[in-house]
Amino acid sequence: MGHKSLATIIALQRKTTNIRNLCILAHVDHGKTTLADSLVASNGIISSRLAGKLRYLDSREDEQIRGITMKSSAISLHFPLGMNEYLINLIDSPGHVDFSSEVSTAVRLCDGAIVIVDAVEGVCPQTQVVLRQAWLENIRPVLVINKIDRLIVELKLTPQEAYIHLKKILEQVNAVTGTLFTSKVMEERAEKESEKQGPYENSGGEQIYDWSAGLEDTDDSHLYFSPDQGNVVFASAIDGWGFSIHQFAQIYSQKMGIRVEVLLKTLWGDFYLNAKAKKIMKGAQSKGKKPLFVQLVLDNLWSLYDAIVMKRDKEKVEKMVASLGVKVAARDLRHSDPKVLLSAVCSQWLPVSQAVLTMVCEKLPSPLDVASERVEKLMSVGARRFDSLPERTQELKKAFLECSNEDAAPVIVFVSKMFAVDSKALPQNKQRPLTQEEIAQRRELARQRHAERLAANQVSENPESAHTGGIAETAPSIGENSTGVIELQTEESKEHFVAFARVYSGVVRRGTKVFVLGPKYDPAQALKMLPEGCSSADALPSVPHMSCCTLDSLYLLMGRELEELEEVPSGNVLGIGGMEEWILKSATISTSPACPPFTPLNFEATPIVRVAIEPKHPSEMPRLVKGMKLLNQADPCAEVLIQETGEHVLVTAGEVHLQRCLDDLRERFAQIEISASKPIIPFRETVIRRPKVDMVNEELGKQQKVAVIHQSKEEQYKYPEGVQVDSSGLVTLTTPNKMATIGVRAMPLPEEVTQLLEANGSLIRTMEQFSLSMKEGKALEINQRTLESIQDFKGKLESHLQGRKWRDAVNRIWSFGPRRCGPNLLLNNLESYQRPSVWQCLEGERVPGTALRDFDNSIISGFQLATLSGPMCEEPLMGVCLSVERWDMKLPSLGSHQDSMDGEEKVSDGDSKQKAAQEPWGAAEAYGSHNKRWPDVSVDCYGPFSGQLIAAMKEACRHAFQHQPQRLMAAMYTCEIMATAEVLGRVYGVLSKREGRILQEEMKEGTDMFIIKAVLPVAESFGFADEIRKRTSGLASPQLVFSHWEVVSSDPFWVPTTEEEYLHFGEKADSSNQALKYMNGVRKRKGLYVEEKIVEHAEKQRTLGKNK
Ligand SMILES: Nc1nc2c(ncn2[C@@H]2O[C@H](COP(=O)(O)OP(=O)(O)OP(=O)(O)O)[C@@H](O)[C@H]2O)c(=O)[nH]1
Ligand SMILES: [Mg+2]
Repeated sequence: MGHKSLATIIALQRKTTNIRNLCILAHVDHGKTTLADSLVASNGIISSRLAGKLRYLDSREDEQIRGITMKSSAISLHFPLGMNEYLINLIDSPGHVDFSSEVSTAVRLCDGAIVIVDAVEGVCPQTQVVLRQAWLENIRPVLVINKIDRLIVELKLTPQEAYIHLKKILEQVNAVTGTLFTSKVMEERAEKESEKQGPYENSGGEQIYDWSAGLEDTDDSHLYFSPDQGNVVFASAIDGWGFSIHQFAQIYSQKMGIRVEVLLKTLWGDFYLNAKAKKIMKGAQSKGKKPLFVQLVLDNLWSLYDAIVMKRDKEKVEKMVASLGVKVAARDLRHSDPKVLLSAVCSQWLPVSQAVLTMVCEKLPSPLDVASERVEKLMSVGARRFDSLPERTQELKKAFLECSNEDAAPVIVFVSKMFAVDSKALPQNKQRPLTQEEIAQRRELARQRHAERLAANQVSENPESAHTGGIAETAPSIGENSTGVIELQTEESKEHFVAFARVYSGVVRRGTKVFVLGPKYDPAQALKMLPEGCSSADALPSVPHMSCCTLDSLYLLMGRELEELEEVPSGNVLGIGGMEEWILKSATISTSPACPPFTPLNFEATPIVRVAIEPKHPSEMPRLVKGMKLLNQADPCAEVLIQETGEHVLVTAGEVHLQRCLDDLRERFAQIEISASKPIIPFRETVIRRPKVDMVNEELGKQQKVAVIHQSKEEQYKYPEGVQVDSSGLVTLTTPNKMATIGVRAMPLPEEVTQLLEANGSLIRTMEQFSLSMKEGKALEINQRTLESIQDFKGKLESHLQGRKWRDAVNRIWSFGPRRCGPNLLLNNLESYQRPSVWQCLEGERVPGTALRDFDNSIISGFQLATLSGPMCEEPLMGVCLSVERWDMKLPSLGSHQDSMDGEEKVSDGDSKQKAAQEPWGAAEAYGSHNKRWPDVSVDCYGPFSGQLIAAMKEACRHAFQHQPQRLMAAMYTCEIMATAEVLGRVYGVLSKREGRILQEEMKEGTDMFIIKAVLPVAESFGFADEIRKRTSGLASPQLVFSHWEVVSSDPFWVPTTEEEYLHFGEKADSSNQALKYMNGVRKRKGLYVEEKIVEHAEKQRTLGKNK
């Protein structure tokens, strides 16, 4: 980068009004990086001839080879527009679903976004996702409809058809924004309403809603994309052209003498030119006229392509070139590839960078325009209310809004990710060309050394020595170089991390001391602990989740390169070096301890693909561990963990992401050979209602049972000692010391309930936090919106849990599990035990008289353990309700330690002891008794009592589960595949081979493509994308997105019992049982007992126990 442009950029960084921070968002392959190339070329960083071919911002080797972007990267560009100079901080993001976390990290640092849509493919799944992400972060988008050349060259549409096609695409995009907008208006209106009325007054009474209210008086015109609003550019990034209708309005207003404003309003839409009257009229469609856009814009483009690419008509081309007034080099005119000529002409006539950057500067906000709503959202973590934050924290909102460069302004920086760079790429290690003086100096030094050496060697007089002068002169410098190289190499092995960040307030300077605030930092707590007016330079007591450090190096991010900076003013994107010790993935940096941590990033992708990793040579384990740590830091979405089995596990978002992580580990972070296991597929375990038909669809109960060869499953299943099961499925179990007896029943939850529980994990967590804080005697302040959501969630649960079986179930919920927020319920169906409800936060005040019974927590823990790993293959449960129907305790010889919450002093009251000893501890008077404690016999020979109770509860849950018909649930992907009619059959072939199910198939309008929507088990998905690509010669490439969990219909424990089943499946029933296959796969991997039939002799079978 030249010194001049660096100086320009540094100067521009201070002009906050002229800064635009933006990212490029789109579905995969819609042309983000190609467009970025054109923008980069406009600054002379790469040659414009290479723009579109180089994909400059895809700096990784694998990005270039695969042709997809995997990491978002930033570059700063300057752009003169009229009298102003703008600074554009541009971030290119990946479009592949596997890397959507990189999009989240990019979007957070921006104020605006360029959303690209492929003119042929239109709105695709990722387009919707990125629009939603932009929406969630409150950043403003502008639209580029790219690859218009494909409409001309590939689809061969006429200009009129293309116009209609483009109109449809705009409608599609606007439909997506429309939905986002409407939901927000509704939300805001509801909020206003409830503020007026108080939170719950309207929940009971009837209320008539006027749904249209609010929508009508909210002006939403600026939200929609429309060429006449100036927020749409039509482009072909690869051919280097692009325009908004402003450009054409300018051109034609001169040519035709029509005012620009008139043209701006009419160039897009149902208007036509009445040549006789020399007027622009409305109603092109009804009168069968050519719309203005077709006549003045598309026709010209089409004829240019026709002359240059299709017909290669030299004369016509020359005429056109002359009339457009562009200059084309003779060699371009002669070039054998017509595309060269095309881009030479187009990039002068309608340069895409000009069109896009003008739109960006005019339509996207500067950092000063940040909305106060966005600031509040950034500052209030999770369910907390902005106005419940400490006063000093709330004051910081002003700093955000002012985005000031004053010295007095507090520094606030957000780091959205850490990325690893090669130490060679760091500016301080870059090899600079030597100046003349330095060369002369070195030469002089070398000469002196040589002379000294000669003097030392003078003993042996060599007549030729005079000639060697030239060589000898260079010799020492080679030596010098080689030591330099060695130094570099040792330096190279160290990875450097650079924090990808943005300054929201104040000026960041090198050497500033700052606070680094982790995501869990609580300013309220810190402000209490820290002395008033302290700064990061003072010696301070340690505060949780806060550390102090000095900012070492600041960088300007220039794509592949970094430039060192002394200071970065507010509103800019920057890189910060040397933060790896303080920041894992993201953090907030500030000079004020009152600064809250920013809300966590919205990650759309769920990490689902796990593999276990091992070094090829066991001795290299430490390097692997270190490498995985680095990888964890460098990737926003990858997770690394050590399983209980000691395996090192890597969790990634998908297959492509996995591949990239493994490559990174091998080549960069660990630099050793590693082997990865097959992907570990997650499953869930559940119970279902008793099926009414058997495996051959015969109604159960009506058939004649064959002579019992196989006993039915229930009979086979032997319950261990101490477990009793009654005919209704209630499992009772007594602790080893015979002091407590628990009765549990398992039931399947309705599907809607499971989905609700799953979708509302974060609400449940908030409720859990609230209950915890209540136990500690504090009340957490929850914001109004969250409270409403909880109320709504409760209402929905109630409406789905209807019927006798579920009477009052919602109020009887004891806990959620596993991890206290999962999709399983623990119900308190004990007549005599009233405990504080999990819905406490909705009750306003704590209802008196309900306290927790001792060991309440042990029951919950047992439930958590049982739901965390089920009996089928130790995978988590899902959609199971465990209802506790009996809990008797006998008093004597029990331990009082551990988890009872009301831990007051124990009273060894002989009287009560005696009384309690006579009756089982089930009477109501014993509940919540603060003064009746267990006598202090803490541990009996079976271990602590709480532990026994936890184990008993866990076992009871497991047996109750096993008493019901058990099923596995498989994780499912949805995929959208776009394919032409010829390859459709093959796509179906691959899908059905992999147990996929087609949901929908439709033709994409205006093209010959079909869009197929299908679901596919994750377990069958590995290599799916590759296989589809191969079978369709690269024409179809699916993207897999995790969608939901689905019950595998077959029973893994099934054995044929009826005559028909024998006839159908044979006595051995060895035709494949998908569920059994999955279950045994997991059991084998976990080293659990697997019962397998192994063919020993051709006609005889034996059952062998195998422990593989
Ligand atoms: N015909 C045509 N092809 C284009 C155009 N722009 C980009 N392409 C091609 O589309 C492909 C994808 O381009 P990229 O720029 O890598 O797409 P991307 O959006 O950055 O892709 P990801 O980063 O992987 O999401 C490349 O082969 C480009 O040559 C265009 O305007 N017209
Ligand atoms: Mg890209």
